[in-house]
Amino acid sequence: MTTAESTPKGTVSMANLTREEVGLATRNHGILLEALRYPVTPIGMHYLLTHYDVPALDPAAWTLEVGGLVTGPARLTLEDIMSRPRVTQRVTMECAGNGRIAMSPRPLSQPWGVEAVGTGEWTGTPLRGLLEEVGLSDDAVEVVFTGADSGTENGVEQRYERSLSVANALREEVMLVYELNGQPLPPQHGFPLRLVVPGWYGMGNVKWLSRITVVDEPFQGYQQSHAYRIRRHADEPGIPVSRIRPRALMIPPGIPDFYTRERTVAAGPTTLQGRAWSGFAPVERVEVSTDNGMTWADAVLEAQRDPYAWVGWSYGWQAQAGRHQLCCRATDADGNRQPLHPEWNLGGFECNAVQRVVVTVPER
Ligand SMILES: Nc1nc2c(c(=O)[nH]1)N[C@H]1C(S)=C(S)[C@@H](COP(=O)(O)O)O[C@H]1N2
Ligand SMILES: [Mo]
Repeated sequence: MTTAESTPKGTVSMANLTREEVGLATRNHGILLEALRYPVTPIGMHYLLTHYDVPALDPAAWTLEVGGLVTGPARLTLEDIMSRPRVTQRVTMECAGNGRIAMSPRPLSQPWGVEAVGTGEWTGTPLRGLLEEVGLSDDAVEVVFTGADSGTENGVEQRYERSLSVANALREEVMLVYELNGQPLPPQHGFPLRLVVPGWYGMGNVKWLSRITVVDEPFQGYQQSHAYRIRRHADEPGIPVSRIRPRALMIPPGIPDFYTRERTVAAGPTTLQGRAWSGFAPVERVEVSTDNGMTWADAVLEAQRDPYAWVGWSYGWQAQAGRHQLCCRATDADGNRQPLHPEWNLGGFECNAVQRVVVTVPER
């Protein structure tokens, strides 16, 4: 046999990637970059990030408890939730750790390249209506969302929990979701119910929701006050991770090498294509560089159809013989632009440095 798979390139020491990182990477997969061609990511191709185990939940027995500082605590069945006002939103979700593998030294966690992103057509009911119905007390400060999954992290046993300020929880786009792309939520994406917070990094989109609790002080849970903070030293409180920084990704052109993923592109005119998004403001500009970031030219953007979903872009390139580093970068209407190189932080979050795709164009 002469397939690439049966002719490995020799062996390599794992010093540069730990066994644990590889274990996480096989559990939590990214999108296939060629799947950026779909405006809505097919189920199964959406990226996945699960801290602990996917819990086994029986939809008939499952309920959502809404309590804490509310005038009328409630316990809702899935039927109750599905009979509430129904909305569908196309939302791009990205893990806050996307791009982490480019950081040096590399924070030990899920070793994402640039693939921790996907766009779903999420259907559910606005959170706001439910919160108004149960009635928030005057002293309400935050709303805590508790998942049914549990595990340990740095020795701390916990349920997966995140909070939102009351103001953010009441934003009209925040929703309780029970369908993805017209199907019941798949188990791995939070069946039977999850939170979706459009524009925010993935960690706030609590899956397997079991409880909503209104509290009168900032939530101190692990995922809120320890993880998902931008800091350079372990002893600083840091800045909480929230909205998604702009990023553009390219569908790698041409054909890949099995092992290196380096690309071969035929000489001549070719269209580079991809998608770009930002959780702060609409994407205003995507630029492409075919010389590793030395010079840039504007790509053509599709019209933005949904405020929280990525937009398509394209760029005509005259591929000439040689080896090229293709890059793309997004700028949003707030003036946020992707950096050329990673900005290091302890957790490896918000690393939106530009993507680089190496291609070789053979002589004709
Ligand atoms: N209950 C629960 N919710 C969770 C998580 C989790 O581990 N448990 N992971 C979070 C993180 S870090 C991300 S990036 C997104 C990933 O959502 P997805 O797996 O549906 O793509 O879910 C978030 N919600
Ligand atoms: Mo994440």
